[in-house]
Amino acid sequence: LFSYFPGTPTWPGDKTDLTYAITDTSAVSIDVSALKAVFARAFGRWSAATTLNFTEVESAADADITIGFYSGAHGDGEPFDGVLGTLAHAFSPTDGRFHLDAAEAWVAEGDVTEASSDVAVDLESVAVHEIGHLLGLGHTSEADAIMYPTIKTRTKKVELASDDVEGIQSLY
Ligand code: TQI
Ligand code: ZN
Ligand code: ZN
Repeated sequence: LFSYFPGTPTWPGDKTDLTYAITDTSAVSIDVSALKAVFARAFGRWSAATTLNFTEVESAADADITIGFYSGAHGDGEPFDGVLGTLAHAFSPTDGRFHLDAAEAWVAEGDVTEASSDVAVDLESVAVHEIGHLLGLGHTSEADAIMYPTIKTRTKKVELASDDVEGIQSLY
């Protein structure tokens, strides 16, 4: 079963067009066009299940959601911890901050299950999970769902389960 954040924060019901900006990528060596494609696919999975639309914008000032990669402490009191452990975090609506640990062996292109690193983490899988948080979902008890609170390395899990769809459709 899905859950929400305490108090059930959501984006306002009249605001179905949300924007996002990929603002800080200097800490990772992933090609920016590959990053853009991954995040567009991840947002698309949630927009397909709701009335929400997501558009990438260039400027953080114009964005509801900001996405960046950081190492260690990065100014929000929730420092990243190096390889594995915390991979990423996202804040509840309507904060919009989505941060990823630059220290991870992110896989943005190709088949993560074939990755040479045994700590390889699929970027789209983590993005789909964190976008669920950005939209107001907490964790679920349903192991097949995107919002289940564990993911294995070298694993791709990007398809919303019925539990994720029911959760997001109860909010939007
Ligand atoms: N990051 C945690 C997570 O996103 C951070 C976190 C814990 C959190 N509790 C939260 C964020 C409540 C928002 C609300 O769950 S993580 C997974 C998963 C992480 C974990 O790095 O541990 C994924 C990031 F669920 F698979 F384990 C992405 Cl997919
Ligand atoms: Zn952060
Ligand atoms: Zn989570």
